[in-house]
Amino acid sequence: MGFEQAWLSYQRREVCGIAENITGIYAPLQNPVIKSGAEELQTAFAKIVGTRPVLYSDSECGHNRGSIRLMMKEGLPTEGYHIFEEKGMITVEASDANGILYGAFELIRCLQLGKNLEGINLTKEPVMPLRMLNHWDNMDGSIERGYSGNSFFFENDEILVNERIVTYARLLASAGINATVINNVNVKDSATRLITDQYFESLNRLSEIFARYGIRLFLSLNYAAPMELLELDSADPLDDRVRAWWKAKMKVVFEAVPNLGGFLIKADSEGRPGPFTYNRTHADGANMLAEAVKPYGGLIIWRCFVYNCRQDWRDRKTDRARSGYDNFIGLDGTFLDNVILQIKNGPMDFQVREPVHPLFGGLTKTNQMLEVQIAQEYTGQQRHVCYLIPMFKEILNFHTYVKGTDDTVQDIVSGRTFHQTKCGIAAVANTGNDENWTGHDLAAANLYGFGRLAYEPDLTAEEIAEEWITLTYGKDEEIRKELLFILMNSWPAYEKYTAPLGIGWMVNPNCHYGPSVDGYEYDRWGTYHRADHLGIGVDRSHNGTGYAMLYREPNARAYDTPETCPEELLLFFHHVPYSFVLKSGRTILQHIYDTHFEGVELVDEMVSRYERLKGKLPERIYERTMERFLHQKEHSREWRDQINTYFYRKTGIADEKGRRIY
Ligand code: GCV
Repeated sequence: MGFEQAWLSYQRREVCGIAENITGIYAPLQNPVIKSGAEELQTAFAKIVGTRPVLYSDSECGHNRGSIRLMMKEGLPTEGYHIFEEKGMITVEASDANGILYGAFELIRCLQLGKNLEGINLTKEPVMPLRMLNHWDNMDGSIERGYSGNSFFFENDEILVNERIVTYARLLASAGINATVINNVNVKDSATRLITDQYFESLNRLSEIFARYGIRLFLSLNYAAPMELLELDSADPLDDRVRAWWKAKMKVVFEAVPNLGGFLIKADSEGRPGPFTYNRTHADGANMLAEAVKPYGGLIIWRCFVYNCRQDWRDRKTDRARSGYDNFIGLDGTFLDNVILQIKNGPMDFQVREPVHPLFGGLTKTNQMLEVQIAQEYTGQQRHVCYLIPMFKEILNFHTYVKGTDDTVQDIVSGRTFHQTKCGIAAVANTGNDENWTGHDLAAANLYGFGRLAYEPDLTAEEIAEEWITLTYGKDEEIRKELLFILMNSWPAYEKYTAPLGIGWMVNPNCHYGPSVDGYEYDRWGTYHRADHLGIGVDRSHNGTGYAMLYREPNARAYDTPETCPEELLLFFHHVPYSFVLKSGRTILQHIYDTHFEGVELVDEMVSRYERLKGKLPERIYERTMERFLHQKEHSREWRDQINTYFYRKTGIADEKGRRIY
């Protein structure tokens, strides 16, 4: 066993009477999504319970003890479901096929978790309308920021359509994910041609597989496609020829791939083309495309990750953190209804700690989506364990004060605050063609967890982790206890032994792996810590770049002074002396020393807890995970020592506790 099916690697489990007695599944099998749900139940029962229920092509079975009935029922919320048991018969009802599919997977989850189905009565509905993955896969098979092998969508400029795609779709659907973008947002070379007839047939086949699992296929689009496909000499969004070109192009694309959901666009960012070339706004660019896809119900998801990546480190006025906000806030209300702005969780770039992006709470008249990253680009690259769901929960629970006092990011991206339906959450994916999908076996918790969180954000990070552990490794108290400890301590540990107090970066340039305190300090990317022998941090208060003032009150006021700023973000917002005293009574410098020693100790504890599982987990899986833990153990020491030594050498002030600093 290598976990080729991840958390769907079913094993025999002890189940209650009702589950054992199921012999038939009744469902309108003519609907391909419902058919998938019914077949999933059949397979799961066969493997988990040991009985293989027969499928019947009708949900009108009257009352039939020992059966499962999947049926459509009007009035339930979109993609939601109701499951109940009555006299030995289980019913899953929903108002759409996706709801039934999710209900079927919920039942399977109950089996895997060993829950009693007798008297089950639960109703669920997804909180986020769009629950999406963004793959950064290139058509040569490589993956930008990919840490689990190569792409399983592309190889040698061809699209792969095979069994792995089916398993992928099953995994996504079982976690509640309903959309995916398969190619990198940096659209170059052959990927620009994905909207030409060269790829339509394969795309269509792919989209049909996805559609059977309730997943809509999206593509990343090259903004300059009319030029790069050598058909026009401009991509000016206000040029009639360009607008006509896109309209004609989209007609052809949607006719050939009718299941397509729309497009994701990275424009005017990190060298990608965009409307700025023509002195046009991002609304001009997005709306041009939105008009072209509108007749087909298509969406344009436009990224707000726009900043100047040719900054001068000497310049203290320009602040990369401000740029997303400054570029988009003035456009609020000018985007067409089928445009969604996709906003990274923080203003920089998926650091281990960042404030929430100020566009959340800033924008009030625009569809918005939250972008997080489960590919652990800056959080250990799936070699270190780092369970990110607790971070995502903090982000979703952040109070923006855009409407009253209770309003959170979750309220905005779920559509509650502004009564929107075109919104949701996307994660930069962490999958590849590694046998276990995610390189590190424990990184699969982020993939599963992301989907579950998007569907049911009120679940706690612990609940999601426990679910994932049991689904993946079976019901065993010791496995549950130790893996839960590891997962729940992994993000705090990583934060402790890497860049301190919200300052971020301090990584090796380009690869973004491993410590290099000054790696980006004199570079062009706008990512500085400004440390000298007296202090550290970036002044983003009203006296500095003014970034803190982009938030609504009372957030702006709190961020604006070091005394009221949340300490975990102190160095993000302020330049302070090393002698600044934190609430713990420790100086900043001592805090840096202490947390770096603590982080490594926590890793040691995680590893020794993992060792207790030897003999309990399948050997191959145990060993390959242990290999990563051993690397993390060593690498966390490298982080600790480089950071501590850097600050010791800058300040000449020794650790109060006399520990070894080089
Ligand atoms: C896909 C960061 C990453 C890039 C990525 C970019 C983005 O800068 O390092 O690899 O490009 O974010 O989100 O567009």
